[in-house]
Amino acid sequence: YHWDFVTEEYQGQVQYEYAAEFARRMAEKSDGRVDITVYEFGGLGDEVDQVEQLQLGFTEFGIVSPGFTGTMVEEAQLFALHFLFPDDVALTQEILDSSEALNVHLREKYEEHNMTPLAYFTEGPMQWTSNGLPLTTPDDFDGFKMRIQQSPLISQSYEVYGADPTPMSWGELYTSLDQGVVDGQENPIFFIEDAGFHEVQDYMTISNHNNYVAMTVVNTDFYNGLPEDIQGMIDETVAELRDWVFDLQDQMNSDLLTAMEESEEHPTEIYNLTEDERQAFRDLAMPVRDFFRENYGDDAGRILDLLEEEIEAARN
Ligand code: 6CS
Repeated sequence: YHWDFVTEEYQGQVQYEYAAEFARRMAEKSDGRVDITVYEFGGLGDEVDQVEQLQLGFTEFGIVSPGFTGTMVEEAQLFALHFLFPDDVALTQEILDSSEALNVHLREKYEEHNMTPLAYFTEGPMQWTSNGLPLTTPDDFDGFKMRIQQSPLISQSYEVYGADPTPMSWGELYTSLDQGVVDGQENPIFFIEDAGFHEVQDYMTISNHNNYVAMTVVNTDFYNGLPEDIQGMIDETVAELRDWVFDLQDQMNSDLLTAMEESEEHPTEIYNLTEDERQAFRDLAMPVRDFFRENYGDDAGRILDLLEEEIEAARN
């Protein structure tokens, strides 16, 4: 078997390393019968192109960020909701692993588009970066040109703060920040440092307003057509990589935070939001859940209701 695995990141970054490890383990388990080529970001177009290729079966596997399927699988935009998952990242990962809302119902929504999410994993809590001032109150977002992924609900989530959201591929983000096409962006710490956004941004605000969730996706027709033993090997490898990728992102987020704190060449001021400051954002973010329910259909509402119940149960 010769398969392709496309990712939205470069070598050394979480998604690529996940795919490379997946390929290694599959080759080993299958005694070399399975040979997977892993692609870095950009090799096969931008993030949205990659989703299309995966749907069409030109590539068999991909790591996909739900933000890039925002107009296709509207229900999956629930990942854009701020302050939905617990602040505890390990607990968030447990919910991502066990949630019926995500692993059964949202999975079915993706399968209508010929994509099967086999796993959801966090790449870490997201933080804001900016020029001019740290983002400490919703007022700081007034007219702020915020780069976002192509999802109407991510856009709505920043409009309620007063920002002016601009969707773009991350491939254009460094230059856009540098040239002032946009004023800031959100990402996990490892990615901010590794992509060099801190070189062109003065501030990083530790907001932990959301988790960056990525999905391990397989083309549905392809997956369903595989012999059972090979399918089993895939499922087993996906299961093994849950803890593996959790530890990887945890390590990278912590190492690259230290690197940013200690960098003399690119001093970035790091501002920690207080709980009161976070509350001001949470107050504005909560009604976005109603917006989601009102705009994306009954099934979307039911999936969010169930997920909220699961989160509530996990917190207790
Ligand atoms: O900001 C983005 O769009 C990119 N961020 C991460 C953490 N991975 C890939 C994605 O395209």
